Amino acid sequence: MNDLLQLFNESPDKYVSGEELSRKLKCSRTAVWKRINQLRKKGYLFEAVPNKGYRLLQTPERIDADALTASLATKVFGKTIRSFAEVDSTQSVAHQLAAQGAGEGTLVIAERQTAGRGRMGRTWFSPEGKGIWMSLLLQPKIPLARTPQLTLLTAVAVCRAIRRIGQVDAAIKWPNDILIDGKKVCGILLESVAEKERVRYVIAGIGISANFQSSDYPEDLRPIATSLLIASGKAVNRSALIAEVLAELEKLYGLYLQEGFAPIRTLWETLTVSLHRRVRINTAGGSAEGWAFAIDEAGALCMRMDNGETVRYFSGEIALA
Ligand code: BT5
Repeated sequence: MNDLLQLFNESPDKYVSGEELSRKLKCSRTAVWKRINQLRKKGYLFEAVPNKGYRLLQTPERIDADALTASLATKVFGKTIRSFAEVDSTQSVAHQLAAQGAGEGTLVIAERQTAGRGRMGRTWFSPEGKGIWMSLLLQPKIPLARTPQLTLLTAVAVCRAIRRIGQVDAAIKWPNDILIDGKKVCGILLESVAEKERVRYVIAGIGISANFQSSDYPEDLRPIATSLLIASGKAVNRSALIAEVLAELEKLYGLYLQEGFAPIRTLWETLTVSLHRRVRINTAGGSAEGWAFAIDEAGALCMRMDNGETVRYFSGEIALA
C-alpha cells in the first residue's frame, strides 16, 4: 500500500501533522502536500486544518464487479462483467471480447481510461475512480441503417437512470449527450460492426461524470462539463447508478425489439432539449441553421431549413442558434 495512506490508516480519524508526515516519509512538507493532492485527484478526501495537520475523511468507493452482478435486476445485461483498474478504452476491450465470442449483455467497466474516446477522434476525459466508464455488448438482429435508433435508446435509458439515482433534472441533447443545467454530464458512443448491412454487434459506450468536483476537470472542460456531484451536491454510488442504467437499458431494448422504435421515440421526445427550437448544425458536410422539429421513425433529426426545405440528419453536432 501507498506509505502515505498507511500512516493515515494507522491513526484513523486523527489529524496527522505535515511535520510528522514529512519526517516519517523522509521528504519535504511540500512533497507531502503534493502527494496529498495526488490522492485527492484519485478521490480521497482530506481535511487540512492549520496547526493540526491532515485528516483522511473518505477513501474512494470502488466498483466491486461481483457485488454489482449480484445486485442487478436484469436478466442478461451485466450478468458477465469484465472490470479493470485501467484500460486504454473500454470500447476497444469490448470489441476484442466480441471478436472472441462474448455474449450479448457483456459489460466492460474500468476505473480509469488512458485513451477514452468520443466521436470523430475526440477524447473522453476519464480519470480514476470518479466516473462510470463502461461499454455494453449488444447483438440486435437489425439492419445497419437502424443503429442510430440505438444511440437514442441508450440516451433515454441513461437519462432516466441519472434522473432517478442522481435526483437531478437531466435532459438529452441530440444525439448523444446528457446535460444538466446546459452542461454535459454524460456522453454516449455507439460503434457497430456489420456484415452485408446486417449488424453483427454494437458496442454501446457510456461515460458518466459522476463524482467529479469542478477542480477535477481540465480548464477547457470546466465551462461546458458538469457532474452529478456538482449538480446535486451529493456523491452518487456508482454501482447503484450502473445497476439502474442496465435495468433501464434492458427494459427499453426489450421494448424496442418487440415494438420497434416508436415508443422509444416518444420517450426521447419528452426528455430532450433539442426540439422545437432554432439550432445550428455542424456536420462533416458543413454547417447550417434551421428549426429542429422532430425525430423521425428512422431516428433522424428533422430540420426545416431557412429555404423551406426539410433535411434529415443522422449525425452531427448542434448548438442553439
Ligand atoms: C461523446 O463524444 O460524448 C462520447 C463519449 C463516450 C465515452 C465513453 S466512456 C466509456 C466508453 N469508452 C470510451 O473510450 N468511450 C466511451 P463526443 O460527442 O465526441 O464528445 C466529446 C466531447 O465531450 C469532448 O470533446 C469534450 O468537449 C467533452 N468531454 C470530454 N470528456 C468529458 C467528461 N468527462 N465529462 C463531460 N464532457 C466531457
